[in-house]
Amino acid sequence: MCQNPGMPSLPVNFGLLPDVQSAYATSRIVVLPVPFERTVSYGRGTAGGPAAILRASQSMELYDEELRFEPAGIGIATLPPFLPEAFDLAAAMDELETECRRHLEAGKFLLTLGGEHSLTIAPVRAAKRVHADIGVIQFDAHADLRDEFEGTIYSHAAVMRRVADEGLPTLPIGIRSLSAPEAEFAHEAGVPIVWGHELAELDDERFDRLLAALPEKVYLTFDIDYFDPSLVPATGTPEPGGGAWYPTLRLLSRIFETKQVVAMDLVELAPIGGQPSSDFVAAKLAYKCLGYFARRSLA
Ligand SMILES: [Mn+2]
Repeated sequence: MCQNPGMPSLPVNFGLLPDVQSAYATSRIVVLPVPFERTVSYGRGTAGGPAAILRASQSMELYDEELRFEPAGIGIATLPPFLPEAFDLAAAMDELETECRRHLEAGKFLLTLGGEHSLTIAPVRAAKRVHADIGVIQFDAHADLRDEFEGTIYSHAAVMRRVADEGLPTLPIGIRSLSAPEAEFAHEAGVPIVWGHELAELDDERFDRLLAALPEKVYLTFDIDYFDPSLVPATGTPEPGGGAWYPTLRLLSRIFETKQVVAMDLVELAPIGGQPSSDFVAAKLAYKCLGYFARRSLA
């Protein structure tokens, strides 16, 4: 941020938007950067995710050639980065939940940029408090269904178990890495997993049935490691065999078309210096989702 009072400051917001498209009061969408990183297991660097996504978003075209309009027109406000102060993870998640809830109660569509996946429980709880009956759709390589991991129940590897603890139905998509106890839990709880190896053959009929089984309102959590590492190498725990770009957009388009998505997050980007393509995939993915959201709210 430019702090020199004599110089006009460059906007640091998502999409490099002018004030008229990024003021909080008039924006339908709010972007909350959360560079939170405490429980990562392998590669580090997710704390740099939000800044890298914002930077890449400033070099994107704002016209969407598929949707044939500029989604930024509905207003995208970018908040200053939020980091919980508490050392205790439960207290930290409470802080983040309060922050998320404020924006949901103001009627905003909240896009949280991570940071590590553990943070997802906070906006999910906030969305549950505000909207009551919600489902959670998860794009991810990992099931994240451990009861606890490395001594904490707030680990990134346990985040979807915490979501399950909230009594919320989930739809995990692209999963290809989990432990035997997680597989057992998923089976017993009847979690309808779309496995990574099923992505290529996932037809509209099956996908519509899976969506129909969820409540009308959904929260979307997108772990960038859902994608194949050939497309997104910049993530802490990459797994081969993930999603490809256009088929994934088809799924997202269908979700935003048939469900009321109330909020979403995009997590686990761990930028690699000198190799910005993953940052651009993440920024474009976020903007595609905002576009699908805008299409529905303008219809
Ligand atoms: Mn994850």
